[in-house]
Amino acid sequence: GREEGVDKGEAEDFIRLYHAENPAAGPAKPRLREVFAEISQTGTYTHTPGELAFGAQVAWRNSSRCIGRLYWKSLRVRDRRHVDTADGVAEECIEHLRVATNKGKIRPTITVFAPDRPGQPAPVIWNDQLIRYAGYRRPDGRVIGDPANVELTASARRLGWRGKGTRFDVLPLVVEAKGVPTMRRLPREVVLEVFLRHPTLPWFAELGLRWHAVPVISNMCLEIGGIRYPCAPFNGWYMGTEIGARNLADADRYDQLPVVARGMGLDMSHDRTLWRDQALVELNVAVLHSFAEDNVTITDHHTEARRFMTHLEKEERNGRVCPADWSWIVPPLSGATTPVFHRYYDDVEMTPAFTRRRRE
Ligand code: HEM
Ligand code: NRG
Repeated sequence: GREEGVDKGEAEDFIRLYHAENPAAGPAKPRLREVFAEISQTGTYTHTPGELAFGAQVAWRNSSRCIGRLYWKSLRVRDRRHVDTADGVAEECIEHLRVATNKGKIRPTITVFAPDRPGQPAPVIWNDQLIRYAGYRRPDGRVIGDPANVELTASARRLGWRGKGTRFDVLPLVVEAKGVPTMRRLPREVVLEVFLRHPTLPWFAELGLRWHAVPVISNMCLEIGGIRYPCAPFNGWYMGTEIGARNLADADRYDQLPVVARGMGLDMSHDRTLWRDQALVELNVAVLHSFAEDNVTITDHHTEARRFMTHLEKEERNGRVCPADWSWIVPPLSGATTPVFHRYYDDVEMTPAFTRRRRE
């Protein structure tokens, strides 16, 4: 937790932004006087529910690595600032999964827990996302499951968790409050998963690949007007390439391109046969096809890139800079076939923002 109080300049910038974009909230002046007085007395201040919701939405709008920002205004904000215990956080995370998943019709949602206060650190979630697959390192160095989660898996096991040992064991939540980590299993019914199959390759389903429906990022800090909310898990829906071109394809993740290429009977004797590229396309077809057939919200990179261009135009029309990071916005598959490839962007830091939480 931060020992120093909230910076009055940061608070002022945010309150002015809120009133400028929300004329119905009236003039900023009286609210600013209130905020300054509270900071002088307590070292921090309390956002109104309106300020919190707007702050979270603008943090999304300012996320320069996110291609999905067209719908930033539709983010649902669950105000759970009164929750600061490990059990309370775990319980509300489970409810977040339930309402955000919505049986497949995914709702972009954020749950905001207690902020850092002077001398009173906020709870934190150790999982990078609420749903993560275990990674078990074997004695020969190879990993069963997701190599990205080997460390978290080891932490969960130290806290007494035992997984089945499959490639897709859902890890428990680990929530730390007042310095004490607590483990909590996710009920099966809040973890919607999609089993992958391919529209024309019948053997594909036998590979036993799957992925969870909802990405809920839980390791970033929401910063609004000088206040830090280190525990504020949020989700949208997946773009297919995140699963098909990275999670299942990267050599240091599930590394499935050789497996898919073998199934397709491709000539893998040289790089120049482009067997990886051909396998990559079919893996991505399988992801999009399976989610769509199961009525789970997902988007493809062509559609999402077009939407992002619309978002850029809209932001410009509203007289705002839209910060963007080319290396994250361009999809990891067929980059130059999408419009977002063919231009450059301003990447300026703006607040409110989602920032990377420093590792303890
Ligand atoms: C990053 C898509 C919703 C905040 C990304 C990335 C994609 C994406 C493809 C890059 C991820 C990567 O390469 O690993 C989408 C889509 C959404 C959505 C399709 C559907 C609605 C949201 C929401 C928020 C958000 C609701 C926050 C309220 C972010 C942030 C990053 C990001 C902060 C950067 C993460 C990091 O630095 O690791 N998004 N997003 N996105 N998105 Fe979105
Ligand atoms: N690539 C990560 C998720 C990062 C954020 N992506 C989103 N966010 N779609 C993965 O799990 O593959 N979101 O809030 O929807």
